[in-house]
Amino acid sequence: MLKEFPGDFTYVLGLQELVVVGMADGFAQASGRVTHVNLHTAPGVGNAIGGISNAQANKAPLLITAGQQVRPQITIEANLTNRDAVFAPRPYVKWSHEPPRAADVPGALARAIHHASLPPKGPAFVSIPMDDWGAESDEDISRNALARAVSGRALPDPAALETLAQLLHEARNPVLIAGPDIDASGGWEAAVALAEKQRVAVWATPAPGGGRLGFPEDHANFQGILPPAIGPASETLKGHDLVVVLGSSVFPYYPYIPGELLPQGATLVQVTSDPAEAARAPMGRAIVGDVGLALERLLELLGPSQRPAPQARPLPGEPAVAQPLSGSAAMAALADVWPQDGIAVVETPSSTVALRNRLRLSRPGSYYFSASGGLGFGIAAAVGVQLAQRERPVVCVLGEGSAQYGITALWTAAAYRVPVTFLVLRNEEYMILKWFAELEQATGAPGLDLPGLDVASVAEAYGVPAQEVYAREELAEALRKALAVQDHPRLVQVPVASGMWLE
Ligand SMILES: Cc1ncc(C[n+]2csc(CCOP(=O)(O)OP(=O)(O)O)c2C)c(N)n1
Ligand SMILES: [Mg+2]
Repeated sequence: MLKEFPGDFTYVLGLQELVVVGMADGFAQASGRVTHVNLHTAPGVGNAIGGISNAQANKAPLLITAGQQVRPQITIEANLTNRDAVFAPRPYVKWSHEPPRAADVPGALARAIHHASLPPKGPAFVSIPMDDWGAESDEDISRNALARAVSGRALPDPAALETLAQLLHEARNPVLIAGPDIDASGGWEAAVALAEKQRVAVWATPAPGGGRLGFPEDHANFQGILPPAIGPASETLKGHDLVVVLGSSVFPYYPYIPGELLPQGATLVQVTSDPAEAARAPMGRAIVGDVGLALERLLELLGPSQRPAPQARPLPGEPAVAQPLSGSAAMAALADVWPQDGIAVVETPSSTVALRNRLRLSRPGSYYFSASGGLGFGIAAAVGVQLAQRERPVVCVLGEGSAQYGITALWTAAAYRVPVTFLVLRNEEYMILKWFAELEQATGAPGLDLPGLDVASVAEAYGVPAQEVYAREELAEALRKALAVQDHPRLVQVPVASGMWLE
């Protein structure tokens, strides 16, 4: 594959397959373009599976190829034969294929690219025997494959949208739930316009599924993040007679806290580009189609509403000054220095909600989080996002435990001079798992402490200049300095107190 490598491809080396997929995932989401990832044969695909499952949840359009033994040695299973190449990635990709002939490889790659870029976007996999790269392709097939254009933005059923517009018009107290596909479909401005025109309160879809933001979090209509559990989510929605879910599954729940799926008397309508999301929702109606196009149509169908405008939620107060800092104080320091066009890549479980409440990100394409919660996304995706968005400062906020899964991507950041600012919150534990253990009444669960884990020292070894700071002012200053560096990554580590930080 690397022989006579074409000059119009950018090759980026990652040191382990999980982070290679994470980097491509970040790049694909932040650029909107299909991104090619190449993996080693069976062991490499195995290492990558966590990242491929993240990419599927993130709807990241990836062409994933993997090496394979030469065709004459597959049947005798020479070393590094991928025995059943299409099998391992299958649950996590839209298409998994090993071409029957060498001449079919170009057509298979083209098909995989189209699968990846059609909604719902996601990874597609092609296993390529090594000797195929030197074989002749079929000129006619290749020429035609290159000339194709495939578009997948589908307008939802016009009648269903008219019904939804009517429901919105008649609703006494409707609410919008904003999901990641709003950002991915370019529907950001239309979502804001609809919320304002119709005077509707907006909640973000629960944190794990909210891999991207669907609505500006500093907007007066924005109310916060829906809790990720059945009972609390429907409690939060009490009083609303219409729940309109835009570009999200219904809902990305996490802990099982039973309750009613919807408050009494409420109707739910979901708009999603993903037929599987529509099919598996446990309640409500669903309309399948492009969310951005649906929003534009709803704006045409609906006039301004005379409903009372929603009340803005209060800003969180100043956090207490103590050392170690609380997660909230660390996020307040980050907010102090946050650049207007900053992008947050987030993998900091116990401080994610505090981050969202304090940064109040207000622009599209400003937030990336692994939608399935698989760790190993953060560092890697931040590198990919920064490579795709060279003009915008990228800040990657990490728990020290999470950082371990993607740590080798620090080398790629240093080697390619990718100027991400990494912020590591060091609480010497897997805090969120302690919270979960308590919820599950698993008292005395072992293996939840991380004493002595020093990410700053590890970062230095990968070539990323790093420092540890302690006080809020010192943290803000270190972040300000790191953000000013434009030709190299920097890492700042701060000890934080134990706790789940929600404000
Ligand atoms: C691949 C993978 N393995 C394990 C987990 C389970 N898990 C969720 S959060 C977490 C620990 C996070 O620790 P840290 O980053 O220090 O965050 P804190 O909760 O302390 O803020 C683990 C192990 C996961 N989500 N993904
Ligand atoms: Mg931790």
